[in-house]
Amino acid sequence: MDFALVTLPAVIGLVTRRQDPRPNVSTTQTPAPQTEGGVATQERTQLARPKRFKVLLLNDDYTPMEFVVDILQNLFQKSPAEATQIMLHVHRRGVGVAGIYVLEIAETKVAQVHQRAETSGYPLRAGVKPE
Ligand code: TYC
Repeated sequence: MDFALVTLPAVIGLVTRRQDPRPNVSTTQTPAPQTEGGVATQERTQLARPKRFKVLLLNDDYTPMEFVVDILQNLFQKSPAEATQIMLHVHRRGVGVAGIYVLEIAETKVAQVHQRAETSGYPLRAGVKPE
């Protein structure tokens, strides 16, 4: 059908958007348009983009630097160099980002920091903040 073949790119072009205007929704499309009885169709899959949260570490005067570096390496998978940098940033500035996660993971990390700090008798505190 000549008509369908000529108009197909324009029809597809009308429904193709790089970014979905709704928050937290990204739209992906099947790579190639399909033709069903001369009508151009294209599947669209909508994926929710989960909000992310920073896990913040707070400075205090009593928690040893080595303990904070150990937390950053073992709970937040930071390299020794990165863990030291983050710890020093928190020490100097009062607060710093240990990692960024979806809410449930971020809250679990905070609970793990507090658990380890309390077990060792240190006042280290962590918190969650929207990215
Ligand atoms: N200020 C602490 C000290 O001098 C070290 C420290 C760094 C504590 C980071 C907490 O989140 C923290 N021993």
